[in-house]
Amino acid sequence: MVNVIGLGYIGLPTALMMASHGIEVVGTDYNKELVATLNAGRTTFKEDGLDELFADALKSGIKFTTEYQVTDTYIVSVPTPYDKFSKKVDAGYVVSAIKSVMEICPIGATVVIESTVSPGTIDKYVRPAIEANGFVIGKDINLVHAPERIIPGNMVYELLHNDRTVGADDKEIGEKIKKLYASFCQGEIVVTDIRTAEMTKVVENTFRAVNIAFANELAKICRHDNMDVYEIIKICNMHPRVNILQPGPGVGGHCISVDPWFLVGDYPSLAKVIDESMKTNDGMPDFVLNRIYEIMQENGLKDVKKVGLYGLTYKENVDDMRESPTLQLLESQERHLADPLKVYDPFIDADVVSGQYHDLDKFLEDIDMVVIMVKHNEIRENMDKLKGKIILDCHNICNIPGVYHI
Ligand code: SAJ
Repeated sequence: MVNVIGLGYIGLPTALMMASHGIEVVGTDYNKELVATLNAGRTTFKEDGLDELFADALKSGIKFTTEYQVTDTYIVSVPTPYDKFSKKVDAGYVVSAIKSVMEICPIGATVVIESTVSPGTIDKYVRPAIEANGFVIGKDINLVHAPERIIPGNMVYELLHNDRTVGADDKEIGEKIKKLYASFCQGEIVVTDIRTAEMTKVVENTFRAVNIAFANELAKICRHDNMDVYEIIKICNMHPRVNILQPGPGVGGHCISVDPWFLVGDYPSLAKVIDESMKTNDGMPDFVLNRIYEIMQENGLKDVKKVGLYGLTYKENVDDMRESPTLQLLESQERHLADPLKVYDPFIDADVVSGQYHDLDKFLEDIDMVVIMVKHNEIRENMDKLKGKIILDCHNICNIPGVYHI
C-alpha cells in the first residue's frame, strides 16, 4: 500500500492516478476539512479530468484520512514555500511529515519526497530527521526524491505522459520506485541520484522563469519606444533556434515564482541572472499598474472605481490564486489609492478582495476600462462584450481596434 502524505495540487492527482491504476492507496492530510470534503465525494480544486479520475479512484478503493498509515511506501507531497527574507527553501512541512512517518513506519520502508526542494535540502534537513529516530538510511529506511513536473490546467494528461525523474541513493530502490510510477506514467523515467533530482526540478522551473523574464523585459523595452513586442516575438520565433515566451502581467503560482529563489538564496553571489529575472517578473504587476494610470490619463478617465481587473487566479483556467499577479497588483494599488479597483474571476466563488464581482455582465456594466489580467477561456469567448470599453490586454488575446497592451 502507498500512503500519500499531502493531498494538495500534486498529492491528490498523484494519489488518484495510482489508485485508478490498481495500486492500493491511502491519502493522508492534516487538514480535516479537506479530508472530509474528499470523503464526502467531492474534489477540492478545479482541474480538467480530475473529477473523472476521482470517481475512478473511489471505485478502486482509495481512502482519505488525517492519520499516517503503517506501510512500506510513503510519498510526501507537501508544500515547500521559501523564506521571503533569506530566499532559502522552507523545509518545515517536509520535515514535519517525515517526523510523523518515522513515528510509525516499519523497518525497510521507502520514503519518496515529491515536494520540490532546493539542492541539498534532503541532506541538510530530511536525512537528519530520519536519523534522529535511530534509523540508518539505506539499511532501515530507503530515501527517494521524485519531483513532479505536471502543469496546472493539464495535470491529468501530463501525469500520464510526462517523462519523470527518480533520484535514489540506491539504484535498486530507484528502479523499484520507477516501477511504481510506471504503473501509470507512460513517459520515460530516468533514475539518478538524489542531489541531481533536486537540482533538475529547480533548474526546470528556473529556465522558464528566466525566459519569461526575458519576454517581460522585451515588453518594457518595446513599450519605451512604442514598438510591437508581439509582432517582434512572432518574427523572431520564426528563426529555427529562437523560441521566446510571452510577456504577461507577472508570474504567479507556487512553482515558477518560488523555486528559482531557492537558487538565489543558496548561491547569492552566483545566481545573478536568476536574481534579476525574478525581480523583473515580480515587478510586472507594478508595471501594469503604471500602464493603467497612463491609459486612464490618456482617456481622461479619473475614477479608479470605473476600472476593472479581469482575472484573479495566477493563470488561465485554474482556480489557484497563489502568488497571483492580480493580488500583487491590488496590494500595490491599495498603498497608492483609497478606492479599490473592481475585480472579477469566473473561477473564484468566494469573496477574497473588496470590489469583487461574481457575474461578468454586472462587472462590465459598472466599469469603463477593463484590464485583462488572466486569459481564461470565458473572456476569449465573450470578446464582443468588451466593445466600447477601454481595454488593456495584458495577453494580446483581443482583436478589438484601439486595444492597449503592456
Ligand atoms: N507565464 C508568462 N508567460 C509565459 C508563460 C507563463 O507570463 O510565456 C506566466 C503564467 O501566466 C503564470 C506563470 O508564468 O503566471 C507560471 O505559469 P506556467 O504555466 O508557466 O507554469 P506553472 O507554474 O503552472 O507550472 C510550472 C511548470 N514548469 C515548467 O513548465 C518548467 C510545471 O511543469 C511544473 O510541474 C510546475 O511549475 C511545478 O509544480 O513546479
